[in-house]
Amino acid sequence: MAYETLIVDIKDHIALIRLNRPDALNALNSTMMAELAKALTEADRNEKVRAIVLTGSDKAFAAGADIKEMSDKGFVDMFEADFFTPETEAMLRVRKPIIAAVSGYALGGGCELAMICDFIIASDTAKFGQPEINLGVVAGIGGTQRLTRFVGKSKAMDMHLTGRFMDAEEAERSGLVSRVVPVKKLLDTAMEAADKIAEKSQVTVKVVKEAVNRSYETTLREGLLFERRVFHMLFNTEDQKEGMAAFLEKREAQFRDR
Ligand code: CO8
Repeated sequence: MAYETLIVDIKDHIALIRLNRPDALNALNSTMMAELAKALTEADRNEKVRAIVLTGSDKAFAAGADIKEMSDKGFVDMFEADFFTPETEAMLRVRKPIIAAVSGYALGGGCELAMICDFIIASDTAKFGQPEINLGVVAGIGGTQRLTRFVGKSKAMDMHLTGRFMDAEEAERSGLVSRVVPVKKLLDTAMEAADKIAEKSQVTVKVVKEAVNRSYETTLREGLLFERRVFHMLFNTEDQKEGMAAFLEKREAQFRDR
């Protein structure tokens, strides 16, 4: 289906979703957020798709929520509309892995959107920031919570209070991104990572995503119990039998997602 603010391409088993508002550095407006929630939900439902890559342009992943759309609103407008909440919740319900391929600016809502994804691969030109303080506001779709968990309190406070940007090297050092590659290799690297995931048992992939996400939402003891139970549970799958047999027989596993 055609979108106004996105370009969606299903290549082999990968859904590639590109944010596409170049004139506004991919600022996230209501249309884009609604379309993104729809595209991600559809990719999640599409049996052909085994992993999702979300990207922007070389210059900007997304330079934040659309300031023009928000600037005139009052408290009651924002409160009643609850902007972006249903959309981000829909994104969090996606069970297939979402890789953010970030080049250029990932600011405010753009940084938050990247953090909603399962992991971030950045180009060496990426710049992350939560500059909402310069607009007299605060992050609104998870930045104060997720950035703090990902990079620690000191760096998160620094980013949110000063509004400074973090370059790719610092983002990798701090654990915000999983790898940094030259900008020309960004999309290929993200697609290769998605391809690797697509080769695995999709039952196991979904369990891994759930288990890692648990670590942000529960105590260590509960998280360890969850991990142990899903580990046990996977011994009831054909793919566990196949994966272990393939290792012992020194061959590639042929997973059937069962
Ligand atoms: N919103 C709307 N338009 C934007 C945005 C934005 N966030 N960012 C850039 N643009 C537009 C500019 O207005 C400009 O448009 P025009 O050509 O019509 O004037 C065009 O994109 C190009 O931008 P610049 O000319 O500014 O490009 P530069 O290369 O000089 O600067 C920057 C690039 C540094 C990225 C600069 O554009 C900038 O600082 N942008 C704003 C960054 C920002 O403050 N982001 C945070 C926004 S608030 C937010 O994200 C809150 C999230 C929580 C939402 C919760 C909803 C309820």
